[in-house]
Amino acid sequence: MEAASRVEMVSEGGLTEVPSQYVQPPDARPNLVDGAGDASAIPTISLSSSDSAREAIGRACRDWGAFHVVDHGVPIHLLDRMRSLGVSFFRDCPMEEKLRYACDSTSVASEGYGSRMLLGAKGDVVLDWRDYFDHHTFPLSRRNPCRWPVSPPDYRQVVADYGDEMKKLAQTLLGLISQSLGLPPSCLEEAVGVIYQNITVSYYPPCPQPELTLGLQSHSDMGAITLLIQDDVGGLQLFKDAQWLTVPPMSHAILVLVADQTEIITNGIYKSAQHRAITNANRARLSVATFHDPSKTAKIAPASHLITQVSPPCYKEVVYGEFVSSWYSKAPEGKRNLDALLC
Ligand SMILES: O=C(O)CCC(=O)C(=O)O
Repeated sequence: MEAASRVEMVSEGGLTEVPSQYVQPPDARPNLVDGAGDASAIPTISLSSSDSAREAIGRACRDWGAFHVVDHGVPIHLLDRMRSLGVSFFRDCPMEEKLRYACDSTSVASEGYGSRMLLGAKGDVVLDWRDYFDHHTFPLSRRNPCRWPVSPPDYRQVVADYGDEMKKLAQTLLGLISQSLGLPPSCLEEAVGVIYQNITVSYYPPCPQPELTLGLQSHSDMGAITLLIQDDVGGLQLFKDAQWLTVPPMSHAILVLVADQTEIITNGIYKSAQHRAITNANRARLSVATFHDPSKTAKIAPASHLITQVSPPCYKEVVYGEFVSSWYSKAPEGKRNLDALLC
């Protein structure tokens, strides 16, 4: 049953029309005729100097909820190797072998090879044109490399190294984001608590009718901060000023996406980035998203430093685990789960 729902299998064999479960309602379809706007104005920020980065990061979090970082300290060969391992799993590994890593189809966000993100969602959820592999990498008590592909031989080590580097970068960025608001550098990280990190490699096979489908539906990420790399195909779009803009791939840069808990903690001064992935008819696309989230028991609320008589809290406090359950059961539909917490 699981195998039949793999997008890779659905897309094989000269398919000319996408099955109806993948057809988006008209208002959610990408406009491929006029094309999306270009997000090349998205800020690219060098981390070589914290002083100049802080201010630029503050502006980017306010205006975009997203920005590229360069001079980030993560070895470029590690970014390239992570992408190539993803390609090797999805393209070279036989299906029989892939299915040995199938994620638990009865629980959401479980580790392994999957295709349906919204397992628990009620109602008619349109399926994403995407297969993925989710790795649980932090805290270390969740990290069990035996659940990750055994081949190529460096797969497990590279994922572990990549997770370590991304966590360090996420902590640096949470510090700079805090400081950009005049908060102590540890403010956001303390509000998040123990960092839960998942690394999701997404693979979008070519789609015969990209105008009807989405690789990944419109959403903002649930946690604190996401660090994303993509290949050179392109297809990630950001929703800004009421239009979808395509983010240009930059192989050496890392895209930072502000996620929902950061919007809550900053009392809405910084916005989480609403984004989606579109598909195309000719080339498979790959991205690697590294999510940094609070623990399920963490209570998240606007930072007390930001609350005054003239700026009261804009969001109700939420237990992160309840936010996650609601996200998966109601479906993201843009930012509706965050909007539901507005005071
Ligand atoms: O493929 C992409 O560029 C987007 C991935 C993403 O949004 C996600 O994994 O949540």
